Order: sequence, then structure tokens, then C-alpha cells
Amino acid sequence: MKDVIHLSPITRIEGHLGVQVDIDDGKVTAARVTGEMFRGFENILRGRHPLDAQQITQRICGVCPVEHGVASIRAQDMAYKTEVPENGRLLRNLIQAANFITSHITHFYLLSGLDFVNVASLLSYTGNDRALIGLRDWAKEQLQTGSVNPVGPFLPQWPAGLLENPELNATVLRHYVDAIAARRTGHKLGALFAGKLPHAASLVPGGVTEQATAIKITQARALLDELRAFYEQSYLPDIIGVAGAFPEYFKLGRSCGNFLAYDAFPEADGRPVFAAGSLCDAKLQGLNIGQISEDVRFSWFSSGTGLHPKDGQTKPAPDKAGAYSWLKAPRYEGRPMEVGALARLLVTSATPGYEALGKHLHSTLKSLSLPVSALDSVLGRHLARGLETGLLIERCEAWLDALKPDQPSFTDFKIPDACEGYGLTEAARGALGHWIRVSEGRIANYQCVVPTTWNCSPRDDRGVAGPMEKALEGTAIADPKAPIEVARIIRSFDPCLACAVH
Ligand code: NFE
Ligand code: MG
Repeated sequence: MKDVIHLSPITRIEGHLGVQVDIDDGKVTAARVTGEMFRGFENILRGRHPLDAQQITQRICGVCPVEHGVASIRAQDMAYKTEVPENGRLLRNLIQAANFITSHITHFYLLSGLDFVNVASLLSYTGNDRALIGLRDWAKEQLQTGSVNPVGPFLPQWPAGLLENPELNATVLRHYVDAIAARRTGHKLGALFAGKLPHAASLVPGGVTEQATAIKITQARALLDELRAFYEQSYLPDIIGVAGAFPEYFKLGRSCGNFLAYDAFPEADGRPVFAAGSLCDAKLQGLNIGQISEDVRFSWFSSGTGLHPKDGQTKPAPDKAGAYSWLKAPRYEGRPMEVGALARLLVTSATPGYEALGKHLHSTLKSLSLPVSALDSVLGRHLARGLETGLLIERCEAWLDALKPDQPSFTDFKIPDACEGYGLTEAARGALGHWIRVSEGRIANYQCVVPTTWNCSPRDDRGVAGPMEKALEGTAIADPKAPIEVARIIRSFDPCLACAVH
């Protein structure tokens, strides 16, 4: 029997995503993912002063502003040929890593966690945990008010298989509450050196305007200790607990088999924490940025198609026939590519010189009795975010140790009247690139190719589906009225449509 499911908007993600899923005989035969809103940041930037770019592009998103800031200042570093001093490099890494850690904790607990946790069980909670008692009493009180969705965002939940172990269920719910405090701690850590957050004031070409003082370094260490405790005692064990309870989700949600990552978090020896490269059918290749292009056949744009972002255009065409998304379709060597923590983990651990990460990954998989192929899945994406959170906490400790108090973190520069550059980095959700061209001292063209644009891309000019569309194809849907499988696959990418449409 044929059926069509249309979900819009998908909740507990960032931005406006709709999905149409065609089902035949209980299985998804095709999926169309729609970015439902136009924003136009690339057009807003044209004609502005170049130094507006790192401030304006940070407004693309409240979740990953730092990464847009970093991509923008890296593009400008290239255009103006700046020299970033050591403290500048370290502070940029710290601000960006704090954002990753905050983002991953937010995603696991506040966004996707409710796909796995049984919230209704809270109503009959009889334990002694004060946070859970508070939550239970609030939920009961709300239910008595008789409004349409009295316990949102917690209830109602789809009647789908949820955590059955009451102890683990209560633990993850308890950590949902703790995660709100943990994300505040992550924000504070970033803001120490960002001036403020969510939109960092201190990120500039040439470095960072904030100074590394002894007192700030000490404060940062204390905040990082809190995050490490939350990671070790809550986040990592909870991911492993959820993974153990839903083993079938190590088989669901495989996307296109192609992964792309840029380098990010430069170390003192020039080697980044995450290596750049592409992995297609398990074959690793170095990054060739000339191979990035964006198609628009199925996007609401009348711009040229297949353009490299250096020459990219943004001409909205809301009435375009056949189009179904405000996202362009980025392609690498003409292929759709999955980006994100999983792509970083796979690309970096396969790169020569990063054998230690590969070993760590393999021993983790062995302890979970999982083959490497299981990573390419819904739970693989969650696990990859968890593992890299631990790695980044460790690197933050080393970067704090390396900071030299009161040393310069910024070198002044001149903006040539005409220049161009690009800035590539990794955002929490994956490979992020900004391209800038300056002419007569003003921004002549600015293009962003963003992680969720890669993952949620519509079909390309040849009709090839994007990674999330591919990940949905072939999935068995137990109950089309409560298609939890669709929601879990979509949320495993941690999509941000605000970023994707920029
Ligand atoms: Ni708006 Fe963003 C995306 C990330 S790009 S959350 O996609 O991570 O910096
Ligand atoms: Mg763009």
C-alpha cells in the first residue's frame, strides 16, 4: 500500500524544515527535504564594509555563530594576508571548541533525547530526585490546565518504542535538566574570550581582541572542569546507555556513503585537530576546494547552477516551477557529501598521522561490540559527537596551558581596496566555508556554503538526492501515523535550517 507522510515543521531542530516521505509496502521509497524559509544574508552583505562580515554572518545562527565568525575572519585573514599571533590562534580555538561542546550537549539532551526517553513515565515518578520531582509536579499541574499542548515540549510523545529500563530513563531525564546548566557553563567558557555570546564580539581578522589574562585562564579551567565532569559522568555514559537500548539504530539512517571535512582547530605545529579530506566509498582523498559547486535545479533560485562558491550567486525565485527548497544543493566532485562529527571522525582517523584517534575509535567500537560500518547510522552520529566532545575538552585543557598571559592576541592589518579569500573551518554540524571578494573597499560578493546545506540539500541537477533524503530512503516505517524512525533519522544530523538557508 502506498502512503505519503508530510511533516512540517520538524520540531526540536533549529529552523524550518519540512519533509515529504513516500511509502510503499511499509518502506520509504523517496524523501524530499525542504528548507522552508528564505533569508538572504549573502545579499545583505553586498556593498557593506568588509569588517561587517564577521558580525553579520554570525547572525545567521544563534547556535553556531562562532563558527560563522571564524569562517569569516579566516576568509579575511587570507584576503588581507594577516598574521595571527599564538594567543590569537589559541583563543579562537577555545571559543570555537566551547561552542562545539555546548552545541553537542544541547543536541543530545534538549533536541534529540526526547526521541528516546519515555517522558510520560515521569508522571508516576516516586523517587527522591528533587529535579525530577519538580519536573513531575510541573507536568501534572500543566496537564490539569486543559490546554492543547500543556506539557510541551515534553508531551505528547508518539507511541513509539522508548527507553524501557526505568533507571536509565530516569537518569537521562535527570540529565536533561542538568544539561541546561551544562550548556550555560559552555557558553560562559566561550564568552570569557568572546566578549559575549551567542554572537562573539572579539573575533576579528588578525586574531582576537580579547586578552588572555591569568585570571581568565583560571576561570576557564574551572568551567572546563565542570564540563569534563558532566561529560564523563553524564553525557558519555548516557549515549552508550541509549545506544545499548536501541541497537537497531546502528543500522538505520545510512546516508550517501560520502563524507567531507575541512581542517579545524589548528595546533602549534600547523596540524589541525580535524583533518581535511573526502571519503567516498571508504577511499580517502585530500581536499580540493576547486571541486565544490552548488546546483539549483530544485532550489528556489534563478542563479546560475553548478557554480563554484567563489562565483556563487543568490537570486531568489519563489515561484520557480519544480523547485522544492530554499537550500542550494552543494556537491563535491559532483557528489552529495555528508558532513558533521561523523565525517570528521571518519576522515581524521583515516588520515596518516592521526593513528591515535583511529585506535581510540576502534577500542570504543570493540567495547560496544560494534563493527566500523555501524558508525554510518543514526547512533553512529550521536556517538561521534560524544567522542569528539571528549577530545575537544582535552584539547581545551592543552590550549589553556599554552596561553601566555597578557601577550598579544591580535596583529593589526590593512584592507586592500581589492582582494579575495576563503575561510574553511568546521562547525558543530560540519564543513563550513565562506568566500569573500572585496572591490573598491566594499564587499562585492560573499557566499557561504554551510553544513546543513550539505546534509539537507535537495536533489541536484542530475536528480541525485541529498544525504538526509538518502538516509530516509529504504527505512521501514512501523506506523505511518507516528513515524518516529523519520524523526530519529532527521534529528541524528542535528540539522539547522536557519544556517542552511542563510
Ligand atoms: Ni545554525 Fe551551523 C549549520 C553549525 S554553520 S548551526 O548547519 O554547526 O556554522
Ligand atoms: Mg550560500
